[in-house]
Amino acid sequence: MLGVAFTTGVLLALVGGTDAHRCVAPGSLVSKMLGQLDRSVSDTKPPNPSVLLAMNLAGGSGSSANQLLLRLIQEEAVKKARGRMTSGQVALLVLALLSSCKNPQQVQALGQSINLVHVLQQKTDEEVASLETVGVPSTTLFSVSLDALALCLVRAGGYESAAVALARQVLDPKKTIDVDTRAMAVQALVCAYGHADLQSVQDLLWKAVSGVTNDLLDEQERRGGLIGNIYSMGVALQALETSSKFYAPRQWDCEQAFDVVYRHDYQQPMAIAQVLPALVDKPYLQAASVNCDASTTASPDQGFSPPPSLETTKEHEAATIEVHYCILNTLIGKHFNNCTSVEVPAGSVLLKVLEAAEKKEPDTFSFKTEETFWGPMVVSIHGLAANPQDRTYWEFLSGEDALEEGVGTYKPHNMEHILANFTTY
Ligand code: B12
Repeated sequence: MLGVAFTTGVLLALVGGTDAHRCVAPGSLVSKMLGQLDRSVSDTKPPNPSVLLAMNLAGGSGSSANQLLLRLIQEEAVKKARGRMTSGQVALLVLALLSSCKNPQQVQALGQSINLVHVLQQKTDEEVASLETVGVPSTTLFSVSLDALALCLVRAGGYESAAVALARQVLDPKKTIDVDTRAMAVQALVCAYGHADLQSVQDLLWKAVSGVTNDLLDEQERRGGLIGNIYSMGVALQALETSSKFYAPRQWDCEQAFDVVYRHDYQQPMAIAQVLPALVDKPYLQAASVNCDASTTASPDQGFSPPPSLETTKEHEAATIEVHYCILNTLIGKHFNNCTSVEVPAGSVLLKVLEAAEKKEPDTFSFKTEETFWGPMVVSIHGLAANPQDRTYWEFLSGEDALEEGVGTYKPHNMEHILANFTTY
């Protein structure tokens, strides 16, 4: 009896290093999300590599939407990767193609061919050079994490210096780095750790990953399962799924964190694309290990509906709501601080408020947006444009709190005070 118990104990301990606490979402939720991703694909919209990556990781590579998206992404790669695309955007293309079992070093489409890995190496080198000289990347640390992860998965040179630079950033006590970015860094660092030869590099990577993951676990414990905000959960869960040996012997209560995700009804394809891989326990780190022959087609929605949550909006009593809207620049050039009140139909997204304000006082509240995979991003207000080189942007707040969604999805309530503040990141 003792022998059996001992053997079982040893087996559990052996397995425990990596597999102690696996959580996987119900199949009905996975099918529902795969269906949402399928329906987001269209040949009239820019193809989203995060969507292809998530579909493939979740076993949805057999659908016609998946095949269409793969073709559009290959075309996008040959047309745009060398030019304006940021390093992180190229990294997402590489990850998406790897997850479709395509060779990113030889992408062929439209009669052209491109070595995406080579392009990514060049763009990553620029990011690392910027980090080393001015202490910030040319784009974002989130992008650099994607870069290091993609290069590491294809074992291409350049990932180690990116990973080392990332590790130094996350360990720097003077830097405040958001949860999403630190979580994304974890997967890159875990990959690099697995291939690091130098003890000093291994020690640095270990310290960074165990520091970040313990912080994520502390936050989950403090906040009843929530890590960052509801849209950070996808990358946070992916990080914790890949790093159990870095926080051992501490255990992760994955059920508690998954429950937080189950209570939210994700609608944006981009949000689903980050959370779905975590829900099937197939983080981005596994992008190069997808079995492309064993795909299941997304079956039509099987009726998963999230449990009723506090986020469900109440029936609006009034047909219109009044929203107070201010724009503030105390950062550069001629400072300004203008406010107005506008009425919009109840249930409108914030974009409608900005449009109503512009219509009322075009000289003051004019604005511009740019389409991104998260929806429209406000890039200019009152003639003052955000500039990635200066790291300036228009931040949106409700009262004192930064909004957790953009103007295309956030729905203000009656008498809410919205502030657009020109600031830096
Ligand atoms: C870095 C970052 C930013 C940077 C982008 C800087 C830059 N030039 O790249 C800055 C600080 C400007 C930013 C701003 C905002 N962000 Co932001 N951002 C991120 C982060 C951490 C990484 C994005 C990234 O680098 N991706 C990798 C690259 C390769 O992909 P990409 O498609 O090229 O990235 C572009 C978009 O992501 C876009 N972008 C970044 N954030 C947002 C937010 C919205 C609403 C939109 C439409 C676009 C957008 O900027 C990138 C460059 O063009 C993500 C985290 C995540 N989980 O994805 C949050 C994230 C996307 N941001 C978020 C939010 C809420 C915002 C703000 C609305 C915050 C606020 N209160 O003002 C604002 C946007 C306001 C506006 N003007 O419209 C949410 C979006 C959630 C949602 N459901 O919509 C995320 C998921 C963070 C979170 N967990 O809350 N962000």
